[in-house]
Amino acid sequence: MEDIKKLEEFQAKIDADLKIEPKDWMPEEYRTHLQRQISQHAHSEVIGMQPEGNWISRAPSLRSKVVLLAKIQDEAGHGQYLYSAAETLGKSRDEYLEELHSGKAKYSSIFNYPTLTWADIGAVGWLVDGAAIVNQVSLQRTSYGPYSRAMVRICKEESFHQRQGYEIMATCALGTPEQKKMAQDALNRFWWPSLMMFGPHDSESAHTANAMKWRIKRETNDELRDKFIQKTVQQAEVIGLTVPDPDLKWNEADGRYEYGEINWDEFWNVVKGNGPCNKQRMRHHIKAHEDGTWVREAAIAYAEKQKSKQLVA
Ligand code: BYC
Repeated sequence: MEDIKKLEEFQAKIDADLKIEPKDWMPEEYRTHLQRQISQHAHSEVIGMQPEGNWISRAPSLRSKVVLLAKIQDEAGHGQYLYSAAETLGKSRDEYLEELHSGKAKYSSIFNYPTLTWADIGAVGWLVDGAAIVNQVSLQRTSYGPYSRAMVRICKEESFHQRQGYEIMATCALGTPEQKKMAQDALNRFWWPSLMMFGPHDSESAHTANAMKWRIKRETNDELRDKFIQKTVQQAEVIGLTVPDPDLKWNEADGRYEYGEINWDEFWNVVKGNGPCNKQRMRHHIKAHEDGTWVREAAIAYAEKQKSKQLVA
């Protein structure tokens, strides 16, 4: 009886658009739902540093190198905010990382594609960060306080990322014929995987019903994907690039673009670990984590020393 009452009060709070905070009562399914989503979001930010990190040493100018470095460091920061938000739900960072390394926890499918040319770095900023912003602007209004607050700062930084990507794409697309070809090739390879970032269709999405009931998600996978497509197609047109979708057409009556279907076999194949770079990404993350053991040990030893000094004083 007591639990039913608590559950009703919890839902009433959500329905009134109040935030749920770490010390508030919450149903166990709400807690595990958030632990899963926020930790996977954090893993995505950190694994997402790899495809871009691949181009730091080959950036075509000092300016582009500095901008790319700043962007990648921002992604590390996003991982930090998100792991901290996930830790308020009662699981440690070590536990979340263990779930990533054992393959239990996912990260965004998009980061299992390689970055083969400099234009791919443009495509990542423009399309991948562009898709992430559409999703994350919506998540700013998510019901869990720490997640919502982390999103506000992340969104500000993501809009700079999207612009730096679009600038690279525009420079290539409006450059020599070879550069334009390179930009078009990057768009061809990153378009569909970017649409996959929004997850399966609503009808196939296991978690959307609860996420909407609890206002963890404020818009569904398909609604967000549609928003992204509607604004991004025009951006491609402005710089003279063609979206690689033969079914894409402008519907004058509805004032919107219609578009083709994602290859869902490819999506699930990548999600299950069989994309072009899944194994490489995980190997690299595990090695970096192991190589960093001494840093974590030194930080803990320092914190303990400071604590014992305070006790003596
Ligand atoms: N990739 O029921 P569904 C960035 C999984 S990084 C892999 O719809 P949900 C950036 C899903 O997890 C930004 N797996 O799930 C960084 C679930 O499996 P589990 C990343 C996917 O949670 C560096 C199953 O499929 N953004 O910005 O309701 C450089 C069924 O799906 C994917 C976020 O993480 C996928 N694409 O909806 C540049 C946003 N899609 O968990 C940029 C936060 C689905 O049961 N997350 N799955 O094993 C979300 O908004 C939601 O979790 C999702 C999925 C829309 C991704």
